[in-house]
Amino acid sequence: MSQFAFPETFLWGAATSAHQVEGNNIRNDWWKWEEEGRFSDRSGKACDHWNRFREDFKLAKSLRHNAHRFSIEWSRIEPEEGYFDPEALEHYREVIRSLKSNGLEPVVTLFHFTLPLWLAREGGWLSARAPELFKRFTAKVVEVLGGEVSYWVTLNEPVVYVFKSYLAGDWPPGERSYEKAYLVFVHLLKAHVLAYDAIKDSIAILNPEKARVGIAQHVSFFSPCYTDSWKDKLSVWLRNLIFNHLFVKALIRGRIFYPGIFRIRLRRSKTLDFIGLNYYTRSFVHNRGLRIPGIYGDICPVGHHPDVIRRNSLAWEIYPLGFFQLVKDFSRYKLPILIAENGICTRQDSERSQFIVDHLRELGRAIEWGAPVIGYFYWSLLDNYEWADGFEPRFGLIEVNYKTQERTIRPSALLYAEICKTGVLPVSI
Ligand code: IFM
Repeated sequence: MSQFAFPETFLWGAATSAHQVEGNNIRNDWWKWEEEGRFSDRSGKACDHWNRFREDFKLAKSLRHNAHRFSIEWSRIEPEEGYFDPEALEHYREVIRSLKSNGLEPVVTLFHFTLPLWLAREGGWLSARAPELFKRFTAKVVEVLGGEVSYWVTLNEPVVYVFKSYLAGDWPPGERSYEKAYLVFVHLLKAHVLAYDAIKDSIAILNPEKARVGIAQHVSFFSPCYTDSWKDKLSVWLRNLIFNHLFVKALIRGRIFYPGIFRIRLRRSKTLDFIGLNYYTRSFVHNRGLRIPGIYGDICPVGHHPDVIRRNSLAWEIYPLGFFQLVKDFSRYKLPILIAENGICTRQDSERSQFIVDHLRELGRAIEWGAPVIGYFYWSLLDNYEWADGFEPRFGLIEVNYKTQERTIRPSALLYAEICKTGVLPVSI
């Protein structure tokens, strides 16, 4: 039997986000929380990628990547309301030039968890103006960079953001309110639709062939805590709907109506040209009753579940089979799928090699089955600032020494490079 080969046109690369790698993003809401001492680590200079992006892209090229996903920091582009900093715009223009000169296709994310302080002070995504303000920021970015960029990710993990920032209260602005979470969910949907139109309108002039717009949706594979419990299965169904599918469905259909839970109507439907998926783990769900919030269930700690064999350094279960199932599941929308993130934090690099091969094997199986997957981005190119978990988790293909900013290519990066080059997985590792 011949070995599976990924398509020749496949996008191979790694992903980063501005606040996690650039350093000194001093004008956003996350930095403010860092200043207030809400997290044990502060991002500080992070990986100093703001100054070292050329060197980092050369490394990515040497690792045979042909694409790179990164985010543009809104608070740098628009440090004060309505003022667009020409130097920051020029910086990102240079970033894209550098990517292109290294043969890396840019995939640009416009919102990756951080907001300019001026907007955060106005209520952030709770503000009724936020979707229009996001559209204006997007239009500006596209006016300057649009001719060179074919792949746009408007929002990174909108549902994770709503959960962490407006339900769990762990991230700025630290809210814990169902009403606010719902409002932000709706504003993010509206923001995407407006940004989609802004991108398409500008690019119709600049580069008509080429504007593909999507979101990066975090997906988790949900399993019942107790397989014989119908209540746990009900909560799994609900979590899968709300956490994995609802945002995507709303954008495709332009409306969502679930009695008593969601009633959403958008300006229009079909505003996704591709679906970005970020996959890391499986979660076990345990039902806590038939009303809200118990019906959503609790996440049982993986350590207590007998099925869990492998975990990353943040104790998330490593479950490649869930990747296969979710990619197949999302094929139902009949849109191209881009794996916008998939990765492991570990200090044992051999675990990273195993993780990559195991997940790509499952992805290959999904493609053979018929899933329309167009690319894969490992998270992350570099070790970086892992939000509330600080610098301890090591996700990078490239190790970063935060004292000297020295970069060291890990063996797993070389293994991945060989896959990027050949499109074929090693028989054994
Ligand atoms: O580091 C994050 C990233 O910002 C969003 N997706 C998940 C990654 C790992 O937690």
